Amino acid sequence: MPRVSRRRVLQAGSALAAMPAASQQTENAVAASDATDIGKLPRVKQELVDPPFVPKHEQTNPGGPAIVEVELVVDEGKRVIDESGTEVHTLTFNDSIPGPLIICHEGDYVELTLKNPHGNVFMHNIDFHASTGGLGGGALTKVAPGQQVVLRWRATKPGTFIYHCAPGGSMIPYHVVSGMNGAVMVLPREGLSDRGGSPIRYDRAYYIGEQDFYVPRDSQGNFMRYERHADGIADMLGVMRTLTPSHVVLNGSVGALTGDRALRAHVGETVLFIHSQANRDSRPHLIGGHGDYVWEQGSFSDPPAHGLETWFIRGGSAGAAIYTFKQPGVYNYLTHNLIEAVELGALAQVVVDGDWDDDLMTQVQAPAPIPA
Ligand SMILES: [Cu+2]
Repeated sequence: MPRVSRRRVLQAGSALAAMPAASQQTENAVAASDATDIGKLPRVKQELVDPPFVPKHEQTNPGGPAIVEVELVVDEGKRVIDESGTEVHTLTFNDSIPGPLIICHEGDYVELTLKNPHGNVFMHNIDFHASTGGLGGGALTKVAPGQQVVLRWRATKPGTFIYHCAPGGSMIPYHVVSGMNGAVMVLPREGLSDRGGSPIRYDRAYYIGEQDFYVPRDSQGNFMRYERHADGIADMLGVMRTLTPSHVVLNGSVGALTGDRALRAHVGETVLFIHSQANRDSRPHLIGGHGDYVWEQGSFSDPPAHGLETWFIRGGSAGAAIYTFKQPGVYNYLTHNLIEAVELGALAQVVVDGDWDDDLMTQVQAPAPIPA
Protein backbone atom coordinates (compact mmCIF):
# COMPACT_ATOMS: atom_id res chain seq x y z
CA MET A 1 0.00 0.00 0.00
CA PRO A 2 1.43 3.43 -0.87
CA ARG A 3 1.69 5.61 2.21
CA VAL A 4 -0.45 8.73 2.00
CA SER A 5 1.25 11.74 3.53
CA ARG A 6 -0.46 13.57 6.37
CA ARG A 7 -0.32 16.77 4.35
CA ARG A 8 -2.15 15.17 1.44
CA VAL A 9 -4.87 13.81 3.67
CA LEU A 10 -5.28 17.14 5.40
CA GLN A 11 -5.69 18.76 2.00
CA ALA A 12 -8.28 16.15 1.05
CA GLY A 13 -10.04 16.73 4.37
CA SER A 14 -10.01 20.49 3.81
CA ALA A 15 -11.56 20.05 0.37
CA LEU A 16 -14.39 18.06 1.96
CA ALA A 17 -14.94 20.72 4.57
CA ALA A 18 -14.40 23.61 2.13
CA MET A 19 -11.68 24.91 4.42
CA PRO A 20 -10.27 28.28 3.32
CA ALA A 21 -6.68 28.26 2.04
CA ALA A 22 -5.46 30.57 4.83
CA SER A 23 -6.52 28.21 7.59
CA GLN A 24 -4.99 25.32 5.66
CA GLN A 25 -1.63 27.11 5.80
CA THR A 26 -2.09 27.76 9.50
CA GLU A 27 -2.84 24.12 10.11
CA ASN A 28 0.30 23.05 8.24
CA ALA A 29 2.34 25.57 10.23
CA VAL A 30 0.94 24.24 13.50
CA ALA A 31 1.62 20.68 12.37
CA ALA A 32 5.24 21.58 11.59
CA SER A 33 5.85 23.25 14.96
CA ASP A 34 4.21 20.31 16.77
CA ALA A 35 6.50 17.91 14.96
CA THR A 36 9.61 19.56 16.44
CA ASP A 37 8.31 19.44 20.03
CA ILE A 38 6.59 16.10 20.02
CA GLY A 39 9.74 14.03 20.39
CA LYS A 40 10.49 15.68 23.73
CA LEU A 41 7.16 14.87 25.33
CA PRO A 42 6.84 12.04 27.84
CA ARG A 43 4.96 8.99 26.57
CA VAL A 44 2.46 7.16 28.75
CA LYS A 45 0.95 3.85 27.73
CA GLN A 46 -2.65 3.63 28.90
CA GLU A 47 -3.93 0.11 29.54
CA LEU A 48 -7.54 0.18 28.42
CA VAL A 49 -10.06 -1.86 30.41
CA ASP A 50 -13.55 -3.15 29.71
CA PRO A 51 -16.35 -0.84 30.83
CA PRO A 52 -17.94 -0.18 33.29
CA PHE A 53 -14.37 0.12 34.61
CA VAL A 54 -12.07 2.95 33.62
CA PRO A 55 -8.32 3.06 33.12
CA LYS A 56 -6.04 4.04 36.00
CA HIS A 57 -5.60 7.80 35.97
CA GLU A 58 -4.80 10.90 38.02
CA GLN A 59 -7.67 13.35 38.54
CA THR A 60 -5.31 16.30 38.37
CA ASN A 61 -2.19 16.65 36.30
CA PRO A 62 -0.62 20.06 36.75
CA GLY A 63 2.46 19.15 34.66
CA GLY A 64 2.90 19.66 30.96
CA PRO A 65 1.31 17.60 28.22
CA ALA A 66 2.14 13.96 27.53
CA ILE A 67 1.50 11.58 24.67
CA VAL A 68 -1.04 9.03 25.84
CA GLU A 69 -0.65 5.83 23.82
CA VAL A 70 -3.67 3.57 23.42
CA GLU A 71 -4.52 0.60 21.24
CA LEU A 72 -7.89 -0.39 19.87
CA VAL A 73 -8.43 -3.64 17.99
CA VAL A 74 -11.53 -4.08 15.88
CA ASP A 75 -13.50 -7.22 16.64
CA GLU A 76 -16.16 -8.64 14.32
CA GLY A 77 -18.02 -11.11 16.50
CA LYS A 78 -21.33 -12.27 17.90
CA ARG A 79 -22.99 -11.88 21.26
CA VAL A 80 -26.20 -12.73 23.10
CA ILE A 81 -27.94 -9.54 24.18
CA ASP A 82 -30.87 -10.68 26.32
CA GLU A 83 -32.13 -13.49 28.56
CA SER A 84 -33.97 -15.19 25.71
CA GLY A 85 -30.78 -15.80 23.79
CA THR A 86 -31.19 -13.19 21.07
CA GLU A 87 -27.94 -13.14 19.14
CA VAL A 88 -26.47 -10.28 17.16
CA HIS A 89 -23.41 -9.95 14.98
CA THR A 90 -21.30 -7.22 16.53
CA LEU A 91 -18.64 -4.78 15.40
CA THR A 92 -16.66 -3.50 18.37
CA PHE A 93 -13.49 -1.85 19.61
CA ASN A 94 -11.58 -4.32 21.84
CA ASP A 95 -14.52 -6.77 21.87
CA SER A 96 -16.41 -4.54 24.26
CA ILE A 97 -19.73 -2.64 24.07
CA PRO A 98 -19.21 0.20 24.64
CA GLY A 99 -15.57 0.46 23.57
CA PRO A 100 -13.15 1.26 26.39
CA LEU A 101 -13.01 4.70 27.98
CA ILE A 102 -9.83 6.60 27.16
CA ILE A 103 -8.74 9.21 29.72
CA CYS A 104 -6.29 12.06 29.23
CA HIS A 105 -5.84 15.65 30.39
CA GLU A 106 -6.43 18.84 28.47
CA GLY A 107 -3.47 19.53 26.21
CA ASP A 108 -2.33 15.90 26.07
CA TYR A 109 -1.89 14.09 22.79
CA VAL A 110 -3.76 10.83 22.29
CA GLU A 111 -1.82 8.46 20.06
CA LEU A 112 -4.01 5.62 18.91
CA THR A 113 -2.95 2.44 17.18
CA LEU A 114 -6.05 1.08 15.43
CA LYS A 115 -5.81 -2.52 14.25
CA ASN A 116 -8.21 -4.29 11.91
CA PRO A 117 -7.02 -7.90 12.15
CA HIS A 118 -6.73 -10.42 9.30
CA GLY A 119 -9.93 -12.45 9.09
CA ASN A 120 -12.22 -9.45 9.51
CA VAL A 121 -14.33 -8.58 6.49
CA PHE A 122 -15.20 -4.89 6.92
CA MET A 123 -13.30 -1.63 6.50
CA HIS A 124 -13.26 0.43 9.74
CA ASN A 125 -12.03 3.77 11.06
CA ILE A 126 -12.60 6.04 14.04
CA ASP A 127 -14.11 9.49 14.51
CA PHE A 128 -13.13 11.07 17.86
CA HIS A 129 -15.56 13.87 18.76
CA ALA A 130 -12.87 15.18 21.11
CA SER A 131 -10.42 15.74 18.25
CA THR A 132 -10.11 18.47 15.63
CA GLY A 133 -9.93 18.06 11.84
CA GLY A 134 -9.96 15.24 9.30
CA LEU A 135 -13.49 13.99 10.10
CA GLY A 136 -12.43 13.59 13.73
CA GLY A 137 -9.68 11.29 12.54
CA GLY A 138 -12.03 9.29 10.31
CA ALA A 139 -10.24 10.52 7.17
CA LEU A 140 -6.85 9.34 8.46
CA THR A 141 -7.76 5.99 9.97
CA LYS A 142 -9.52 3.86 7.34
CA VAL A 143 -8.12 0.38 7.77
CA ALA A 144 -8.91 -2.71 5.71
CA PRO A 145 -8.63 -6.19 7.24
CA GLY A 146 -4.97 -6.92 7.93
CA GLN A 147 -4.04 -3.24 8.33
CA GLN A 148 -3.22 -0.99 11.26
CA VAL A 149 -2.89 2.78 11.45
CA VAL A 150 -1.51 5.22 14.02
CA LEU A 151 -3.31 8.53 14.62
CA ARG A 152 -2.26 11.29 16.98
CA TRP A 153 -4.60 14.10 17.98
CA ARG A 154 -4.47 16.81 20.60
CA ALA A 155 -7.08 16.99 23.35
CA THR A 156 -7.86 20.71 23.29
CA LYS A 157 -11.39 20.54 24.76
CA PRO A 158 -11.93 19.24 28.30
CA GLY A 159 -15.00 17.04 28.70
CA THR A 160 -16.53 13.71 27.85
CA PHE A 161 -16.87 12.84 24.17
CA ILE A 162 -17.85 9.80 22.18
CA TYR A 163 -15.81 8.08 19.51
CA HIS A 164 -17.25 5.81 16.87
CA CYS A 165 -16.56 4.05 13.59
CA ALA A 166 -17.70 5.99 10.51
CA PRO A 167 -16.66 4.14 7.36
CA GLY A 168 -19.14 5.91 5.06
CA GLY A 169 -22.78 5.81 3.91
CA SER A 170 -25.17 3.36 5.57
CA MET A 171 -22.19 1.66 7.16
CA ILE A 172 -21.83 4.64 9.52
CA PRO A 173 -25.04 4.01 11.50
CA TYR A 174 -24.73 0.26 10.87
CA HIS A 175 -21.32 0.03 12.57
CA VAL A 176 -22.41 2.34 15.40
CA VAL A 177 -25.53 0.32 16.22
CA SER A 178 -23.50 -2.88 15.93
CA GLY A 179 -21.44 -1.67 18.90
CA MET A 180 -18.59 0.40 17.43
CA ASN A 181 -18.64 3.34 19.83
CA GLY A 182 -16.98 4.39 23.05
CA ALA A 183 -15.87 7.51 24.88
CA VAL A 184 -12.92 9.72 25.79
CA MET A 185 -12.72 11.77 28.99
CA VAL A 186 -10.45 14.81 28.77
CA LEU A 187 -9.97 16.07 32.33
CA PRO A 188 -8.99 19.67 33.04
CA ARG A 189 -5.36 19.68 34.22
CA GLU A 190 -6.49 21.05 37.60
CA GLY A 191 -9.30 18.47 37.81
CA LEU A 192 -13.06 18.96 38.01
CA SER A 193 -14.63 21.89 39.83
CA ASP A 194 -18.08 23.18 40.76
CA ARG A 195 -19.60 26.47 39.60
CA GLY A 196 -17.80 28.33 42.39
CA GLY A 197 -14.49 26.89 41.23
CA SER A 198 -14.09 24.57 44.24
CA PRO A 199 -12.48 21.25 43.36
CA ILE A 200 -14.64 18.15 42.97
CA ARG A 201 -12.96 14.78 43.44
CA TYR A 202 -14.40 11.29 43.04
CA ASP A 203 -13.63 8.02 44.80
CA ARG A 204 -14.52 5.83 41.84
CA ALA A 205 -15.70 6.18 38.27
CA TYR A 206 -17.88 4.01 36.07
CA TYR A 207 -18.39 4.21 32.34
CA ILE A 208 -21.87 3.35 31.11
CA GLY A 209 -22.37 3.10 27.36
CA GLU A 210 -25.93 2.92 26.17
CA GLN A 211 -26.49 0.87 23.03
CA ASP A 212 -29.53 0.57 20.80
CA PHE A 213 -29.89 -2.64 18.77
CA TYR A 214 -32.18 -3.28 15.80
CA VAL A 215 -32.72 -7.02 15.57
CA PRO A 216 -35.01 -8.13 12.70
CA ARG A 217 -37.98 -10.40 13.42
CA ASP A 218 -39.42 -13.23 11.34
CA SER A 219 -43.09 -13.47 10.29
CA GLN A 220 -43.94 -15.02 13.70
CA GLY A 221 -42.34 -12.08 15.49
CA ASN A 222 -39.29 -14.05 16.67
CA PHE A 223 -35.85 -12.48 16.49
CA MET A 224 -33.89 -13.68 13.48
CA ARG A 225 -30.44 -15.27 13.54
CA TYR A 226 -28.01 -15.04 10.68
CA GLU A 227 -25.16 -17.41 10.03
CA ARG A 228 -22.83 -14.83 8.52
CA HIS A 229 -22.64 -11.17 9.41
CA ALA A 230 -23.33 -10.05 5.84
CA ASP A 231 -26.54 -12.14 5.63
CA GLY A 232 -28.39 -9.87 8.06
CA ILE A 233 -27.33 -6.42 6.91
CA ALA A 234 -30.27 -5.68 4.58
CA ASP A 235 -32.86 -6.81 7.16
CA MET A 236 -31.20 -4.83 9.93
CA LEU A 237 -31.03 -1.67 7.82
CA GLY A 238 -34.79 -2.09 7.33
CA VAL A 239 -35.38 -2.18 11.10
CA MET A 240 -32.98 0.75 11.61
CA ARG A 241 -35.08 2.85 9.24
CA THR A 242 -38.11 2.43 11.51
CA LEU A 243 -36.06 4.24 14.20
CA THR A 244 -37.51 1.72 16.66
CA PRO A 245 -34.86 -0.28 18.48
CA SER A 246 -35.57 -3.85 19.54
CA HIS A 247 -33.22 -3.42 22.51
CA VAL A 248 -31.77 -0.46 24.38
CA VAL A 249 -29.16 -1.71 26.82
CA LEU A 250 -26.41 -0.47 29.10
CA ASN A 251 -22.99 -2.03 28.44
CA GLY A 252 -23.77 -4.47 25.69
CA SER A 253 -26.65 -6.65 26.87
CA VAL A 254 -29.73 -6.74 29.05
CA GLY A 255 -28.57 -7.28 32.64
CA ALA A 256 -24.88 -6.51 31.96
CA LEU A 257 -24.82 -4.25 35.04
CA THR A 258 -27.43 -5.81 37.32
CA GLY A 259 -27.47 -8.55 39.99
CA ASP A 260 -24.01 -10.10 40.40
CA ARG A 261 -22.65 -7.65 37.84
CA ALA A 262 -24.05 -4.53 39.52
CA LEU A 263 -21.80 -1.54 40.17
CA ARG A 264 -20.56 -1.18 43.77
CA ALA A 265 -20.10 1.75 46.13
CA HIS A 266 -20.10 2.59 49.86
CA VAL A 267 -22.09 5.23 51.72
CA GLY A 268 -19.99 8.40 51.72
CA GLU A 269 -18.25 7.61 48.43
CA THR A 270 -18.41 10.03 45.54
CA VAL A 271 -18.97 8.26 42.25
CA LEU A 272 -18.50 9.66 38.75
CA PHE A 273 -20.79 8.19 36.11
CA ILE A 274 -19.86 8.77 32.48
CA HIS A 275 -22.77 8.00 30.17
CA SER A 276 -22.50 7.87 26.39
CA GLN A 277 -25.07 7.37 23.64
CA ALA A 278 -23.64 7.48 20.14
CA ASN A 279 -26.93 7.36 18.27
CA ARG A 280 -30.06 8.22 20.29
CA ASP A 281 -31.13 10.51 23.12
CA SER A 282 -31.13 9.21 26.68
CA ARG A 283 -32.34 10.38 30.10
CA PRO A 284 -30.15 8.98 32.86
CA HIS A 285 -31.71 8.88 36.33
CA LEU A 286 -30.50 7.36 39.58
CA ILE A 287 -33.56 6.18 41.51
CA GLY A 288 -33.28 7.29 45.13
CA GLY A 289 -30.32 9.57 44.43
CA HIS A 290 -29.43 12.62 42.38
CA GLY A 291 -26.89 14.15 40.11
CA ASP A 292 -25.03 16.29 42.67
CA TYR A 293 -23.01 17.76 39.81
CA VAL A 294 -23.87 17.10 36.17
CA TRP A 295 -22.06 18.04 33.01
CA GLU A 296 -25.05 17.14 30.92
CA GLN A 297 -23.50 18.17 27.62
CA GLY A 298 -20.13 16.77 28.62
CA SER A 299 -18.09 19.97 28.48
CA PHE A 300 -15.84 20.52 31.51
CA SER A 301 -15.30 24.09 30.24
CA ASP A 302 -18.79 24.83 31.55
CA PRO A 303 -19.71 24.68 35.24
CA PRO A 304 -21.79 21.63 36.16
CA ALA A 305 -25.49 21.82 36.96
CA HIS A 306 -26.21 21.11 40.63
CA GLY A 307 -28.74 18.74 42.21
CA LEU A 308 -30.51 17.28 39.18
CA GLU A 309 -33.13 14.52 39.20
CA THR A 310 -32.70 13.41 35.57
CA TRP A 311 -30.32 14.61 32.91
CA PHE A 312 -30.29 14.45 29.16
CA ILE A 313 -27.67 12.86 26.97
CA ARG A 314 -28.04 13.94 23.37
CA GLY A 315 -27.54 11.23 20.78
CA GLY A 316 -23.93 11.50 19.65
CA SER A 317 -22.56 12.69 22.98
CA ALA A 318 -21.36 11.66 26.40
CA GLY A 319 -22.05 13.39 29.71
CA ALA A 320 -20.83 13.06 33.27
CA ALA A 321 -22.62 13.08 36.62
CA ILE A 322 -21.30 12.89 40.15
CA TYR A 323 -23.13 11.64 43.20
CA THR A 324 -22.07 11.07 46.80
CA PHE A 325 -24.09 8.13 48.15
CA LYS A 326 -25.80 8.92 51.44
CA GLN A 327 -27.90 5.77 52.00
CA PRO A 328 -27.22 2.06 51.51
CA GLY A 329 -29.35 -0.04 49.19
CA VAL A 330 -29.75 -1.20 45.62
CA TYR A 331 -30.09 1.80 43.35
CA ASN A 332 -31.44 1.45 39.84
CA TYR A 333 -29.63 3.60 37.30
CA LEU A 334 -31.66 3.79 34.13
CA THR A 335 -32.88 5.89 31.29
CA HIS A 336 -36.09 7.55 32.43
CA ASN A 337 -37.88 6.60 29.32
CA LEU A 338 -39.15 3.78 31.53
CA ILE A 339 -40.31 1.69 28.59
CA GLU A 340 -36.77 1.61 27.25
CA ALA A 341 -35.43 0.89 30.73
CA VAL A 342 -37.80 -1.85 31.80
CA GLU A 343 -39.04 -3.36 28.54
CA LEU A 344 -35.98 -2.88 26.32
CA GLY A 345 -33.19 -3.28 28.87
CA ALA A 346 -31.58 0.10 29.63
CA LEU A 347 -31.17 -0.46 33.35
CA ALA A 348 -28.15 -0.87 35.63
CA GLN A 349 -27.84 -1.21 39.40
CA VAL A 350 -25.53 0.23 42.02
CA VAL A 351 -25.26 -1.80 45.24
CA VAL A 352 -24.29 0.53 48.07
CA ASP A 353 -23.34 -0.67 51.54
CA GLY A 354 -23.14 1.38 54.73
CA ASP A 355 -25.40 2.75 57.43
CA TRP A 356 -28.93 4.02 56.88
CA ASP A 357 -29.62 7.67 57.76
CA ASP A 358 -33.03 7.94 59.45
CA ASP A 359 -32.89 11.71 59.20
CA LEU A 360 -32.95 11.55 55.41
CA MET A 361 -35.71 8.93 55.28
CA THR A 362 -37.62 6.77 57.71
CA GLN A 363 -40.74 4.66 57.66
CA VAL A 364 -42.84 6.33 60.34
CA GLN A 365 -45.42 3.53 60.35
CA ALA A 366 -45.14 0.11 58.67
CA PRO A 367 -47.97 -0.85 56.27
CA ALA A 368 -51.04 -1.71 58.34
CA PRO A 369 -54.78 -1.91 57.75
CA ILE A 370 -56.49 1.46 57.37
CA PRO A 371 -58.30 2.13 60.69
CA ALA A 372 -62.08 1.85 60.43
CU1 LIG B 1 -16.45 -0.13 11.83
